Amino acid sequence: MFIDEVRILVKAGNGGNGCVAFRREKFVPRGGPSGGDGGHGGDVILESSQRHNTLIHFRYNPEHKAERGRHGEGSNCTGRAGEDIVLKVPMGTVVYDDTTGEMLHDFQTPDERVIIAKGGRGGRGNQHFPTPTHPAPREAEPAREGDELRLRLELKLLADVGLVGYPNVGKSTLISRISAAKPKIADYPFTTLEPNLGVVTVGDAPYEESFVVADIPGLIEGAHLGAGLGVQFLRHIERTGLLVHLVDVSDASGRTDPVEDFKVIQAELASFGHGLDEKPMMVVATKMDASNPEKLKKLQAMAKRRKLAFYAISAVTGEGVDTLRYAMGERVREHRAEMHAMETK
Ligand SMILES: Nc1nc2c(ncn2[C@@H]2O[C@H](COP(=O)(O)OP(=O)(O)OP(=O)(O)O)[C@@H](O)[C@H]2O)c(=O)[nH]1
Ligand SMILES: [Mg+2]
Repeated sequence: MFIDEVRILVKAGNGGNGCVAFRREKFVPRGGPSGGDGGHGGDVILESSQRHNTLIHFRYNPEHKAERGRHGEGSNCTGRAGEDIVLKVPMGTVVYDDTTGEMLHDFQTPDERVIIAKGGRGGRGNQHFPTPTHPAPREAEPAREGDELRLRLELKLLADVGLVGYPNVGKSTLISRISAAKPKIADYPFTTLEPNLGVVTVGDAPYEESFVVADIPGLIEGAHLGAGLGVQFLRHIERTGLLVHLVDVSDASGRTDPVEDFKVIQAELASFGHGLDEKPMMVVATKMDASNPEKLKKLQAMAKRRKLAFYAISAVTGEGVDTLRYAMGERVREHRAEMHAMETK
């Protein structure tokens, strides 16, 4: 199952109370205050991990509490601090305060650690409070409570390439051809209900490289208004460096004009915003084994006019699939190099 959003409750540990105590020693009449401090409560920490790629482990486990600090004790003993807890999240997780909607953190790199809920401070014991006029204070500080937060975790898949297009154009078939992903494929629209990720490898060991392709549910006109499955899944391809726009050039689509198909999807991408319609894009004519030559020609001419790279494939015969795979790999490599150059600047 693909879990891309969970709500959890996190509660940091309360601090321990400060203690009120007085020294009681043989031969020391009326010893001074000796109440120790309470320990601090444990923090709740979120950490990004490369070993996790979903949020499923939170689904059955929505509450996470860190340990409380122990109360201070006599003889100036500080209470033990509560243990922190560390919750692992996949890279690409964005954390929101579910009560206010505020974005708290966006995990972009592995092994980032963020204290998301701070443990309560321990109260100070009465050892800190004597003054010349008040040498035997009977007051100690109470503990502070640990933060308690309702969080919404949202996973944006960190795919390199996003497949977009109308339903039924062959997006899932393509990802099943070029990666080990086994999505559902069927001859009706909206077969894909949740994004599928596939890892695609190019080149031979030891020079092989891999990248992640996201197959998302198909779009239709008005998707940005909620038609079909809507545009909710587009956020998974917001961070890709390349969109591959699949257009069916057979007559199976039931639509007459592939250029119109292209424009409709393009307009949905633009309505979604986040620069999706400005990303590098390849146009791919699909179902070449059953292509309508007129449609193919028209689509190809459009790609040329718009200076978009154009490929034609058949997932059935395999025609053009390798060429496309390598072209994607090439473009991903360029994109990674650009990102790297920006980071090291
Ligand atoms: N003839 C032919 N049929 C294809 C080709 N690729 C996919 N199909 C068929 O087209 C239909 C839809 O394929 P999918 O891969 O499920 O399409 P999709 O774009 O993922 O569809 P949604 O998930 O609904 O958006 C299936 O019946 C496939 O077998 C192809 O190259 N040639
Ligand atoms: Mg599909």
